Amino acid sequence: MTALDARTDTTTVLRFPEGFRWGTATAAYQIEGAAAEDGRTPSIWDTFSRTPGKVRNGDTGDIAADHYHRVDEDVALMRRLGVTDYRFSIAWPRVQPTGRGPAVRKGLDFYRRLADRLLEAGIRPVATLYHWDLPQELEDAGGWPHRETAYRFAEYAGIMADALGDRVATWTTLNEPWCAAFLGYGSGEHAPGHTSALGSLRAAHHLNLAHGLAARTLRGALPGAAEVSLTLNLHAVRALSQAPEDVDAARRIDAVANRIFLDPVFHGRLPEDLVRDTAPVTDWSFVRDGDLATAAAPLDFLGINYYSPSVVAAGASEAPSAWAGAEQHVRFEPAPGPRTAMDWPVDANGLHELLVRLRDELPGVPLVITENGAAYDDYADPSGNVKDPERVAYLHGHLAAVHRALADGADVRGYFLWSLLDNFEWAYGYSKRFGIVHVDFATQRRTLKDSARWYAEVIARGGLTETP
Ligand code: IFM
Repeated sequence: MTALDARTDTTTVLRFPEGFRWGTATAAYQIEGAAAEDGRTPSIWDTFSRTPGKVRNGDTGDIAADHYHRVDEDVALMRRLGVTDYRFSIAWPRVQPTGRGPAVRKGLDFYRRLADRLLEAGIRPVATLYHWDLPQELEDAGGWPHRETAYRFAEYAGIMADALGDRVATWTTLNEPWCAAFLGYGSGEHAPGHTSALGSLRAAHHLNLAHGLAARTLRGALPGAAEVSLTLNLHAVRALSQAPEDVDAARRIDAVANRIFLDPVFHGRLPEDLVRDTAPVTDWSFVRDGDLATAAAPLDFLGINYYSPSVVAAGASEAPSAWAGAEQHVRFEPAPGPRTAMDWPVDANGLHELLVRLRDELPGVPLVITENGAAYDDYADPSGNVKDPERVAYLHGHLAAVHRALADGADVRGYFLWSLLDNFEWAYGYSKRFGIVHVDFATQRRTLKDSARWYAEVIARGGLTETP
């Protein structure tokens, strides 16, 4: 038995299917550090985090959780937890610093070593190619609003498939392209911090194109059994009331947050209502013949990141906003219920709603929860324990929702808890802790939180007890 403290299974009431993938997830810029080592050059997040006022406390990912130097320790932690899979991302500027041309061997070696350590520990490596750290040089050349970036991404995908294809069998092209496009180029809350409705729609399209081009490249370069996927942070959006204006507000957000990706990727088309809603911003003439067919490359599964639902009503949002074409028509309302340290409502039903929707709308497409978790204000007590009962309750509730969706016929193949380690939470810096392993950023000491011990038991049992 590899899992921590596994108990005899007498109490499991919600058992998950045999072969269910139990994972944890992280992302390169949030944990690696070593920002200027071994040839890595700045990404848009290095630049953004150094820009005064963009990230809380002026925090940067320069050191982060120092994972670059602690791979062995971090893989050993995962082995203790008993996870079957580990989802990490590759820092594009670490392996192809300018976003063009040949790769840097030391960068590739780092990910080879990580994959090898995981395989030795019996953990499946799951690699994401893009979790928001675009090489700064590509941003200087126009970034995601610029079509060429999609072709650069496909080239990078080919480099990584050649370098890791012999040891990594599960690949994800993009993580949460909605954030990259709409927080990066619309509201400006994320790198590179631009505020252009048109820029955000162009970025979304070029991310879809990049995904399709990269998926095709991966298929061509990887062994036949390799899995290729995409991860979306689908919004569980609810109308405040059944008044037609509120229902229409929810439709608008669904179009610009969900169907803007789902329709091209699974149906090779743009949502007609999105094109109508965004007519004041663009005529979409940047979409060229064949682009949408390219975006619709076949996938082995869809990754879903879910944290909380949104409630919307007719109204207007503040500009600049992440909701191109919808900002004059939609306002966000606080959702009821308890909240995490991010002030996000805790509502596991939103996850169930999404999964049964996808069961109906994408029959035959396997689903994997590639992120789910919660931030709380954790600390190590004087005896070195980190008690996080709210996180345990959150995780229990959301895993129970996944189980309900399975019982309702959703084809869910796995669950990756966000996150393995406390880390750099983007514009919030180190002020928000999502890890099930506490990191003391002054010493880099790792301490298992109670939630880590709880998750290890869930994995060892293959399911949940009635209460956490
Ligand atoms: O930390 C992020 C992650 O990088 C992407 N998904 C949401 C997480 C929590 O905000």
